[in-house]
Amino acid sequence: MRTTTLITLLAAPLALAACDSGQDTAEMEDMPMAEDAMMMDGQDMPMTDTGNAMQSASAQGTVTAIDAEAGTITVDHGPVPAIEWPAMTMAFEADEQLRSEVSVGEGIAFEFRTGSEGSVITSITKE
Ligand SMILES: [Cu+2]
Repeated sequence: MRTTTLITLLAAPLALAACDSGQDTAEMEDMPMAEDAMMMDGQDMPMTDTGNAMQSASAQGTVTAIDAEAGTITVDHGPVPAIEWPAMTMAFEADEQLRSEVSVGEGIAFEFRTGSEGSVITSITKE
């Protein structure tokens, strides 16, 4: 019985020590993460590991469709070097106000945000 008590008493400080070393490990794991974040700046692929980070960019294109139900404007847009996009036709989310400002076949310059959640037009300028 006494032996059990002794072990319990000894185990308490050991558990505390284990907690301390656990914290040390966590701190060490932060270091490579910081390096990864720095490397991300120079990387080619914005879609990789950016989480919910959004990037802003501007582009020019032609409106090919407006979908009120989906809340999108589809744009045949030119290349967007800032975020390494080729020219393509794609749907952007756009609020009702923006959707009402454009019509199919119209040339537009627009600003948008893009990230893992999709791409959202934030402003439109007619060409
Ligand atoms: Cu696109």
